[in-house]
Amino acid sequence: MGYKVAVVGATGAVGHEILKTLAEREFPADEIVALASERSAGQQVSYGEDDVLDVQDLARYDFTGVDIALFSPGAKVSAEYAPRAARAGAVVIDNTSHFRMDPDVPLVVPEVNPQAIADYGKKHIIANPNCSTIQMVVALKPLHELARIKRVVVATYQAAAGAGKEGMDELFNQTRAVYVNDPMKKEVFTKQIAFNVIPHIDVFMDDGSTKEEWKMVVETKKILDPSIKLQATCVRVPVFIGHSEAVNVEFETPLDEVEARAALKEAEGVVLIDHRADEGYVTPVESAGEDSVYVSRLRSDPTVDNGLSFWVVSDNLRKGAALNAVQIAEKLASDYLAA
Ligand code: A2P
Ligand code: 11C
Repeated sequence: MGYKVAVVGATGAVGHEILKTLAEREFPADEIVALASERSAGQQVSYGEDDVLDVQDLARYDFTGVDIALFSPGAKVSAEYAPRAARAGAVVIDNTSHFRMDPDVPLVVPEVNPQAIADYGKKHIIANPNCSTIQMVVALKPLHELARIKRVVVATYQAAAGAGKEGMDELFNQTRAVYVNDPMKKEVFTKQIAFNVIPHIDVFMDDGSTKEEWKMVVETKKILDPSIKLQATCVRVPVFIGHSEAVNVEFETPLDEVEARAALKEAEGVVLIDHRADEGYVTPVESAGEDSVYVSRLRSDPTVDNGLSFWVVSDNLRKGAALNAVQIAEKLASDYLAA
């Protein structure tokens, strides 16, 4: 028997990727329902190579009979509609930030803490972490198992796609405006993104960090280990798809490069591409459309005890969002719903 699956936010950047991923991975679905706002009702979205789905209005949709609902319509919309879908009996896998820190909602990266899915029944909601957290914890997990991480310092280089389709459009339109000398329109990002970088993602917090930085701290603790200390600086860069991160890690005990390399080579979801030569590392452009978390530039940091630095890149719409959500759905289906 297959599942009835709803994709909420089906016309958006992540929703599009979720539909593509479900089809590519042949998720055992009998029926897929595409939902978005009233504005998109009646439009069509593709599902796999051959199928198209009619988009329905989320506000009018009755979730009764839906087994799994994959949500990516923005935090406010999820806050209202995810509990509604859960009450109707669906298990919600939510991509937004709204439920992540709720103690009754598991926050899951299948390569890192798949066991947390077991708690899905508390609210019938499972949260998908923030893209910048996901790719980092996938790379940190095998290292943490070897030498316990004490502290992480990370700087991110985040693609415009993190701000959805509108973010990518703004990067494109501003780049074009520079070349044709048109006026520069700024609606999504707080400063010009074309030919620039912006050290500000999401709103400012009281301590001077941004909410994107705070998310990396608290989500890493919830997924991997509450004792890990983390300092993040999150930066938007003029890249369409693919987040990059420069990560510096301090371990409790010595961990040499050779051991770290061996662990990363074996780790699920990680591809280590690290040749100390031209092109011997991965950049975000190469990660776009790919499923893996790529680690490069691994080297020891002699300025602290037991320090290592590396570069990690992944497609923020795939492993950072859609793929992680679909992997959760696969595990939920095979280990919990199938019986
Ligand atoms: P719509 O296209 O109808 O606005 P992105 O993050 O790429 O901007 O995509 C956001 C997704 O969330 C889109 O599919 C968008 O649908 C959907 N969405 C936004 N607001 C609502 C809402 N109020 N109800 C349902 N879906 C919404
Ligand atoms: C960005 N990480 O790159 C954000 C997008 O908490 O789900 C995802 C925001 C979130 O802008």
